[in-house]
Amino acid sequence: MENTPKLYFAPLACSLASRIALRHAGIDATYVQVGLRSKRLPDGSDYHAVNPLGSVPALLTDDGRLITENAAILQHVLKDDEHDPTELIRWLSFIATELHKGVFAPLFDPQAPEEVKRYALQKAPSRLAFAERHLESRDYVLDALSAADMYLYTVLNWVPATPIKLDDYPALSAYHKRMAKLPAVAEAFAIEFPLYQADQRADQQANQRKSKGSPVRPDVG
Ligand SMILES: N[C@@H](CCC(=O)N[C@@H](CS)C(=O)NCC(=O)O)C(=O)O
Repeated sequence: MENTPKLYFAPLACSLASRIALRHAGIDATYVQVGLRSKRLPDGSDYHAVNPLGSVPALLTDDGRLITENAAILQHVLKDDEHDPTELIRWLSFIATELHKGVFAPLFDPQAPEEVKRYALQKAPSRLAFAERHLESRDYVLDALSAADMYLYTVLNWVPATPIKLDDYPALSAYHKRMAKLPAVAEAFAIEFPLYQADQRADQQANQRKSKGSPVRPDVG
């Protein structure tokens, strides 16, 4: 598949949204798994040579352009030109900054001090309540399925690995369940979940080998 786009991803990380977008758009792609802690690719090479920031997703397009940043990849793949561009960027920005980076990233970062995690967690209710109110009267973030839904679904997947209770947000919880049933979402999740579980098992084994290893955490955020 030389001339297909290549998505650099980590299982169930924010790159899941980009995988969902590619599947939804019916685009054949190759998927390259990145070890987010080791920053290694399956061939042993250093992922920093692809994305100097070492984060996923990154999309190498079929004409050789490298796109980083989930929101940009989602836009590139989906075009999404039936949506109000201001509303779309507003929601993508909200999900990326207020939810992904503002709340979840510190919770999953082993380097983040407890105080930083507490600070992030304390922001969660206002951010989630904002999304909850918006989704009380809508099926999707915008008038129809968009990149914002693929990203929001992906971020909400991380809730069970945190002290946040999605049941406290019934509209968001129902939205998450609805999204999970969409074919592109269900297929993408079914591919990545076993890869995520394999990573978790490898982490557990590594922790057991180090007698006082650090607790297992999702390699996301
Ligand atoms: N600004 C980037 C952030 C992407 C990001 O934080 N990805 C996480 C996975 S969800 C990651 O790669 N974390 C590991 C790292 O940054 O070293 C984007 O929006 O795409």
